[in-house]
Amino acid sequence: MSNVKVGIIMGSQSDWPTMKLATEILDELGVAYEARIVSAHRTPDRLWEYGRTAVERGLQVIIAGAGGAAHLPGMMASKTRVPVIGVPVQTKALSGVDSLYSIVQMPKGFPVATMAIGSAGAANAGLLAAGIMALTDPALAKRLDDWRAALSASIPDEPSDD
Ligand code: RP5
Repeated sequence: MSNVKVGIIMGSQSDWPTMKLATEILDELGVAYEARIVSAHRTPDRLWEYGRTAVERGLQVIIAGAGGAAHLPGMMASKTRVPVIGVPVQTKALSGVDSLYSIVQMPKGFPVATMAIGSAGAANAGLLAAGIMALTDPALAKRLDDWRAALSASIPDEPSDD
């Protein structure tokens, strides 16, 4: 079993600029992860194998990003009990509403924790994964508390014209 507990998967290379934002948060917080291209439609066998081995490989959270007919997060949730955080990638044709609807409306029994569309959703997926990991890692919990406090402290009391 490796010490990588967070898996980040995405349907296409074209999702990487968005999904990279989740990795940047995890880098900042010192959380180890792996990143893979796993497509529900183009590499279904890879999807199945990733889901089949997720528990035995020690993964504790999977962040799954996809756009358009975004079936990857839901299919992964159907294959493993490892919690899946879904990121709807913004699309050109429908602005990511297609991705959001594809990910969020899971049938009872197979949940996907669905984030916002696009960059905020990807960053928040990293933060949510870190929060889950922090439940059993006090040093990470401290780093996450400090990260959150720094963000709050950076918000000015008043608006300015600058
Ligand atoms: C989805 O189709 C991927 O997640 C991606 O967001 C979208 C478009 O993929 P490409 O045609 O850019 O490879 O499977």
